[in-house]
Amino acid sequence: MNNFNWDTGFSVDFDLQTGLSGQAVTTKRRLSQMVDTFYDSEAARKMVEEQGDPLVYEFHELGCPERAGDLAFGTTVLYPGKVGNEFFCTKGHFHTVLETAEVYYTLSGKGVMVMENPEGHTVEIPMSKGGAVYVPRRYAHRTVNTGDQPLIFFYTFAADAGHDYGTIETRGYHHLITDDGKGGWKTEDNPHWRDA
Ligand code: PAN
Ligand code: ZN
Repeated sequence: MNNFNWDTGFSVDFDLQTGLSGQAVTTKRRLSQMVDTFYDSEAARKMVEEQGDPLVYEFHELGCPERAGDLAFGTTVLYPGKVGNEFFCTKGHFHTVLETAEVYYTLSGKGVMVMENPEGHTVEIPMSKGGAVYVPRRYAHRTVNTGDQPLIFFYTFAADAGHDYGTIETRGYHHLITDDGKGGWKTEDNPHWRDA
């Protein structure tokens, strides 16, 4: 555990030079935990068996109390890789309190913030070092690493926002972010998206 005092303040070393092994504990997502996140889930299962279950991403759990007025924050490292033609990404979620926004600030790497609201409006915003992305209220958000280096970003959101992963797990995202074969990325409609 940690000694972060959410009532009197603290600083934390994210220790990005040595991975995320510093003071802050990280939550790790390996491919075996998210095969159905990817369009070609069979290819994902095969990678798990043949490549020793790669680490897709990890992010800090600083233990911010989930109370009004606090700001949860941390750093995510999303590793480079692909399942078939689809780039490694986070699971993505809505906030349980749908009307809560979030800010992401990219520290290194490049990628895309992929967002959609319950009405099906979609937005994709490129991420690169030094850029901040505003994730508006009501939008599910997923990050995608479109480069060949880790995509590392800082995030902060209202601590009582809550996380709804189930909606995305059930319905999927409208869009997939795939390799365009020319060193970049493209958006494709997700044939598995369900209006459930
Ligand atoms: C971020 C994300 C983090 C991991 O802290 O939780 O990048 O992505 P998933 O939560 O989709 O697995 C955030 O948006 N918090 O609200
Ligand atoms: Zn969020």
